[in-house]
Amino acid sequence: MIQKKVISSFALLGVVLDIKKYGNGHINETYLITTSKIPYLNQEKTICNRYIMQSINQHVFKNPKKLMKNIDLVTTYLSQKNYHSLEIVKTKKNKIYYKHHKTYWRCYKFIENARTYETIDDLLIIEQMGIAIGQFEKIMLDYPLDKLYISIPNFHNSSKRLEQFIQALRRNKRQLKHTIRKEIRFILSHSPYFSIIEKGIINKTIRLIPTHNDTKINNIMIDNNNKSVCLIDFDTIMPGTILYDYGDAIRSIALIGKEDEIDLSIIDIDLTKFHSFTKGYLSIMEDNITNEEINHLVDSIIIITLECSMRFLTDYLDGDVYFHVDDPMQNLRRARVGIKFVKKIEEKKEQLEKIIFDMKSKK
Ligand code: ADP
Ligand code: GN1
Ligand code: MG
Repeated sequence: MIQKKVISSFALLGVVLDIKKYGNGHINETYLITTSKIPYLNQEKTICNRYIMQSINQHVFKNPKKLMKNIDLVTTYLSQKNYHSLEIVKTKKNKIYYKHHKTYWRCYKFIENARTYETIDDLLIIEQMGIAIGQFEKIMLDYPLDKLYISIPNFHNSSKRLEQFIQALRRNKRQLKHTIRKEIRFILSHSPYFSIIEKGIINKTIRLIPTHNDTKINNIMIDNNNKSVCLIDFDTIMPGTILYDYGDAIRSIALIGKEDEIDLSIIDIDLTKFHSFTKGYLSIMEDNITNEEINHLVDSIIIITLECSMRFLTDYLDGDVYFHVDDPMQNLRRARVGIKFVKKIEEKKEQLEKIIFDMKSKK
């Protein structure tokens, strides 16, 4: 729960009217704070009166101060490039976070006239989501890689994620290993995928550049005219490959069913959604993507989805210590959805690759 002391420590305009829990993020605790409107220089215009406050999850982010410094640098850089996204609201003592007891809190201006989605059917909005990710990556290409703070080491190192999964199986903390025999077999039989992108990075055929690394659907803001606004959730902006950003977006946007769907029979990839997102993304990134990267776009969806499934299973085994859950089976459901999604992509791999190839050759 957010304390009054936390709210009053930030330099908010107006008087606090309302405080409520907000959003569906799996990691931080997010609140929407509404304050009274204040007329701006006697004009009718009002200044921002909604704020997002978050307690930073310290199980996940070990050094909140460095994390916030990173976000401060990146958001300043982005706004210099006319990319308006998260805007930090400082404390009354001019700091970019507030430490209350042992918890670190931060505040952002609420991005008005825009929203995030949990699922989406409108193909034009999906195309805009591709544009949003492409625009972010294109601008971040010039950001110095060595200035980025690694907030979670090996975040998208799938082989390390596999090791962590195997360690969780060995610990078998909640005695649940026997319930996931099929899932274990599936993950192990698919582990050869993990070296594809990792090898490319080592051989330098796949570039390491500043990427977002958490491009799921509800980290993309779309405005009231259905146009892309920006990406949010900047906790994992680190050196990475655009392949994971592309793959994670498809994992969450083109999925038929919910991320934690109970009815696995409906899980599939929606080809029209895949097409629209890819079209939007490539319309921005076509000159900034290598042939090697294009060739691995479909692999990237498989790899990132397998990686997520391993992470959900690891958390299921460990007792839900990482991702927020509504019930003790939710991480298992999420993992199973991912596995079914991978099966469907494998079935449709040629079709998906043809869609990308045709799009490229039309240019
Ligand atoms: P988590 O790290 O837990 O995923 P996020 O930073 O993604 O948390 O925030 C959770 C949700 O809150 C987002 O999906 C989005 O809907 C909303 N949100 C976050 N920041 C803002 C903002 N500045 N303006 C408007 N909505 C926001
Ligand atoms: C988390 O924080 P959120 O909900 O935007 C996670 C991602 C996972 C995603 C799965 C820092 O994203 O890596 O892909 O859940 N973020 C972190 O839905 O671990
Ligand atoms: Mg998020």
